[in-house]
Amino acid sequence: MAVNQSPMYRKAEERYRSASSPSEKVAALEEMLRLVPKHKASEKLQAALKQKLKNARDEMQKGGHAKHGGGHHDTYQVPKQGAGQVVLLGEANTGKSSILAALTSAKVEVADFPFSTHAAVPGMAHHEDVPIQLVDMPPLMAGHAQPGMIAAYRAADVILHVIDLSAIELIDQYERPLAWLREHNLRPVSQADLEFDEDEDAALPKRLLVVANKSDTPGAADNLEGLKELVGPDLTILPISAKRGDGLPEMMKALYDLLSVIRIYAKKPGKPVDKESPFILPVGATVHDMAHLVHRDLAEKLKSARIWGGTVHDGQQVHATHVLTDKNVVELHFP
Ligand SMILES: Nc1nc2c(ncn2[C@@H]2O[C@H](COP(=O)(O)OP(=O)(O)O)[C@@H](O)[C@H]2O)c(=O)[nH]1
Ligand SMILES: [Mg+2]
Repeated sequence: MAVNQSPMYRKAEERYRSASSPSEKVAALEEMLRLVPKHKASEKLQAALKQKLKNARDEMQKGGHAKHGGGHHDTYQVPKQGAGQVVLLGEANTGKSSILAALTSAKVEVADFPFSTHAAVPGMAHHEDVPIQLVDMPPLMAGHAQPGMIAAYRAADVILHVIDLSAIELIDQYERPLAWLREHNLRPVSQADLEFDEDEDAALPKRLLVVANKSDTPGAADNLEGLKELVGPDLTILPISAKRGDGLPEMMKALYDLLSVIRIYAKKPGKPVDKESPFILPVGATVHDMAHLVHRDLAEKLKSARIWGGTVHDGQQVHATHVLTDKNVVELHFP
């Protein structure tokens, strides 16, 4: 029987499902085991997790890369930073590098010829005060990619699919990368909540946002209408112009929403709020989850907490099980 899991558990499960190495699997499974409720109804799940953990540890000992045969699967993988990792996907000249150039300080090549981008190039963009990592990628050419590129999309928190409203091949440009993802066992979805299949070999759901770039070009509005009519309401398509900046704040907001996280500001007793670097937690996270993030070893001993902002009175004392909301200020009291 399915056990209703906490948001932190579901995040760890997402990391487990997207893992490309045994060590990532081990870390995610250890976290899942820590977070699974320890009662009768979850005994079967706990046993299954322990078995998977044992397998992943064995795999790690052998130094193997499950399924990938130890190939160059991580050539295009970039360590995650910020509130989430968004990996760009698209054919040549759609404007992927231009998006990075417009929103981050990453050094990317913007050029009028294909293959100006050879490697994965990360940069940090922002939605308000939340850092979100964007990763520029080489193009897909007529539905084909370099070996190893798929691993970057498998590991991504969100895929940003970029198409060019001035391209004659607009519809192919939309469809071919999606088909390529599906061929490689990824299932694009447009909602933040992921439903994992019990069968771990089933297609992995991946959050994906489509942006139609070059909205500044002649005929762009008509082309967008035509495309939307053709593809229906399945995936959201946001018009943007990397050149003029139109739609980029809306795009960052949409990415933040898709990541399904909240930002929490910490406040030390008697000190002002730290507005510099908010803690990032999944939607639905509790005061206890925050305590664990701040102070792994003391989390279980949390004495009390006060919260500002949101649905409670400012400075109100709350229980460890209290569910946090975006932009809450939290003061934790440890012994
Ligand atoms: N008009 C217009 N041109 C753009 C826009 N974004 C990118 N371009 C141009 O499209 C070409 C390809 O851009 P690039 O970012 O290198 O595409 P990539 O191959 O997907 O990385 C360059 O000549 C860019 O100047 C846009 O929003 N509007
Ligand atoms: Mg490029």
